[in-house]
Amino acid sequence: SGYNVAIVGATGAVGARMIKMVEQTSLPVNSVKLLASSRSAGKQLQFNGQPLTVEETVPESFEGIDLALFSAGGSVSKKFAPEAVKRGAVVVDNTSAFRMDPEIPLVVPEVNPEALKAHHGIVANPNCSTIQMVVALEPIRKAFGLKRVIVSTYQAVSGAGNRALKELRDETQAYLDGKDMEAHILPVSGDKKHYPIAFNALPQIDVFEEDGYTHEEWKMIHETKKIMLDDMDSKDIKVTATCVRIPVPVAHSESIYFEVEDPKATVKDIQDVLAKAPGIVLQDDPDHQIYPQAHDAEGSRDTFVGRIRPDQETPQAFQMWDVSDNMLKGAAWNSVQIAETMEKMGLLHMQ
Ligand code: A2P
Ligand code: 11C
Repeated sequence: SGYNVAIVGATGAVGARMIKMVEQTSLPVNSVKLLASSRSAGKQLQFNGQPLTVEETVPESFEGIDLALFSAGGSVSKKFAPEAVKRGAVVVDNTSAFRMDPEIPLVVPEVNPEALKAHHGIVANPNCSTIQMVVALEPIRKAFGLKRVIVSTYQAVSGAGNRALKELRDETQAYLDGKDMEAHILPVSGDKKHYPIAFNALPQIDVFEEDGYTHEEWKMIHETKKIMLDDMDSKDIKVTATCVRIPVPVAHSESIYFEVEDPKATVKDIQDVLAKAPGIVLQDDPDHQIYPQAHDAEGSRDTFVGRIRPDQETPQAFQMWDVSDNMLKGAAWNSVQIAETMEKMGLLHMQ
């Protein structure tokens, strides 16, 4: 016996990693259903070396499903997640559809697993850039208190999906061939203008809000507060963000400035806390040029942290560099880890 699992968006960039994470999960799995749009119905994918046929997502797809992992866009989640819950499934949703709903837990298992207890069928998986940041900030908050965060991101193209990855490859090829680069997707599919990402850095991820911040920046600010301030005794944390897309295929990097409450905290103290923290690998040895790199983080579930150093002019302030695979900890792994955590807490059931 085991869980009947559905993956919605199985043909997408995150979906491919969800399949891998379900292959490797510690959960007992009885069956796996791969769902996408009618466009991919009939397509063959592999699960544990066996061919599996992709099916169109319809409400009845969720009959008998215990766990449904969604990563097919917000509108698909809004339409089908309630259908899955109605049929008895727990939904882990990797879109922004329900994240800020006060009734729905927004969970990073290393940070706020207790929030899972309040679920009503749907659990939201945060945005990738938020997840890897809070994994590193939470142990610091617990040990030293946290007053303020200023983050600048260097985000991978895979965050914008498979079509954006193809655009990066095509533009790179065109540039190397001495041809004009053509941009049709980035910075944001459907926005008025498009710019090349190859050999470039684009300070726009998602659409602009009225206050001049992009929606990705808004997510980093507000999701961070929802996840980290779940803990009732924690004080407010000031957060501001600048999100930038760079021509890296996989793994987001972040420069994080933070101010702690404890006036005695040192770099060594922070390194010690992070070295022991779950989900983190400390790579911090400047003498030997050891620091996290996107290229090395690809394919790993961990979050890599290094370059921890004090702000020389502001007391209680530090900087660090934080790197993680945006498709794994940022999406597919965090979703499956939520399900594994729910099972350990007795919150996941076989029908
Ligand atoms: P499909 O391949 O049938 O279009 P990515 O983020 O890499 O672009 O992937 C998006 C995923 O969401 C794909 O698996 C895609 O399936 C799926 N998807 C898009 N629209 C729908 C829909 N209306 N119903 C179900 N799945 C959808
Ligand atoms: C990006 N962070 O890198 C986005 C992708 O809210 O789940 C993830 C969007 C989300 O473009």
